[in-house]
Amino acid sequence: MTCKADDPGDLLMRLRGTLGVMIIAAAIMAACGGGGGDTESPGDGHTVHVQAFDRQDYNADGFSAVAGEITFRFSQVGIQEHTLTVEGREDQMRLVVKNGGTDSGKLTLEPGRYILYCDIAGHRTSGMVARLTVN
Ligand SMILES: [Cu+2]
Repeated sequence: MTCKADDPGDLLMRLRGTLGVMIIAAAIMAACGGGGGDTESPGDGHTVHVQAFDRQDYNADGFSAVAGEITFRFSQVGIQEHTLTVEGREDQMRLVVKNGGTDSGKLTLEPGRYILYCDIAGHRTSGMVARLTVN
């Protein structure tokens, strides 16, 4: 067994190592790309940051906040128009973004479980829906 860099066995080992890294990277990207089961927890609990993607998904499936006045900061990553509203509170807050824009609003919420969604036709069923847990 030689340790020369051009040894075919050594090259095969290095190729395997590279392939392994690529598979791990692909797995990480797949896990992050599907809008998985991740929950976004804002720092102080009074602000909820939501991003909308053109693949008709938000940046997380679940958000959390502290009861009281909650600020929603909504931003768009892409060009499609998307909205953010809270089920049952549609008349109190409906944020709209498009072309990389941002929008923000405030809602006062009691502790409980709420549903955030995009009310543009078909978007909610495509995946633009997320839980909001208020503690
Ligand atoms: Cu949408």
